[in-house]
Amino acid sequence: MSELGTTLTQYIIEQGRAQNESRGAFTALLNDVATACKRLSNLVRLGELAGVLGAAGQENVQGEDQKKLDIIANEVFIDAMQRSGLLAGIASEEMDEHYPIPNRFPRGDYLLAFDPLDGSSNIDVNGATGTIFSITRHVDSSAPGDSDFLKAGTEQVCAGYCLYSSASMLVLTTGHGVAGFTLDNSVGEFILTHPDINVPRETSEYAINASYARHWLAPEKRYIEECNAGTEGPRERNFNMRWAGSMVGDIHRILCRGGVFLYPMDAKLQAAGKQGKLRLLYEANPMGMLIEQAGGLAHTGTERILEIQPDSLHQRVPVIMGSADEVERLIRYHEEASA
Ligand code: FDP
Repeated sequence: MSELGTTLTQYIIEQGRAQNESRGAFTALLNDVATACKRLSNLVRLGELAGVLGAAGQENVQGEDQKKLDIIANEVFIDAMQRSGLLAGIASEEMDEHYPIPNRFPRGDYLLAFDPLDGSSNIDVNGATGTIFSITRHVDSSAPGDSDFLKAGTEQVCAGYCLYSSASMLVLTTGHGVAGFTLDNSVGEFILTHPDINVPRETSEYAINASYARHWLAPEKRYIEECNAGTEGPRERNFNMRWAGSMVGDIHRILCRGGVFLYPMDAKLQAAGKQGKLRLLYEANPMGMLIEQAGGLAHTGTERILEIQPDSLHQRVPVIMGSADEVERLIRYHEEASA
């Protein structure tokens, strides 16, 4: 008999059993996430055939050009998530304020923050994109406000992403390691294919947008120069560079084979009065939890990302995450630069 493998639902139930936790509501919540990701995976896969490519001709709350698919992805996700009665509110990269669950649906105990389609610049060129999500608890029985979403990353009960690439993959953590599921389109199920994802401590691969080299601050400049010096430099080995142009694509590669991802503070961001490029609540925190749960580290250079107390929904932070040896080295370079 040919076996289908473990589905996402079976995995969540079995994990709950192993942890002695009742996972009913949570299983249903993750099923809704999976349904939304399957719908998005289909749209992304059809590309131009679905008429979803190109610019929408408007900007999001952060002044970035929106693609049609950014807006559609936001609507698809909200539509799939709002009906269950399990969420108390939703915050999205594409919406200025949080989205309250409409009165016609029951309100639940969880808050969802998400980036509907990360790596938008890859949409029109058929490159890797993804949806990133973070789930926290809403302990209060009243309707949440924006401030209820402002929780440190350590309070996430679940985090993950769905990568839309040559295969669509859902990768998630509920605080007990990281597992990856590949979408089997023939049965419409995410099947467990990567049961225990670990980021190796050591790596010889880094990911950074090198076109910003002239803006880098001393710690990153030193780090990349030393990597690029190869066998003749202080690292005494050659390094490889990869930049997918989408955080989901880069973090997925790092979860698969190690590496370090940098979107650090630089002089250009400083001059523009920005605290970083990537968003804390729905990019850095969920990716940080995944990386830490897989044995890596997630830092800004001066603080652990998951311990940052957010002050706004769309707060930005510098990001350095991945293989522990390299992140520790970068933290040390930051300490030495400020000594
Ligand atoms: P995008 O703006 O295309 O959605 O958060 C956004 C992000 O992509 C990340 O996915 C990606 O790593 C980064 O920005 C790319 O930024 P640069 O264009 O500055 O390289």
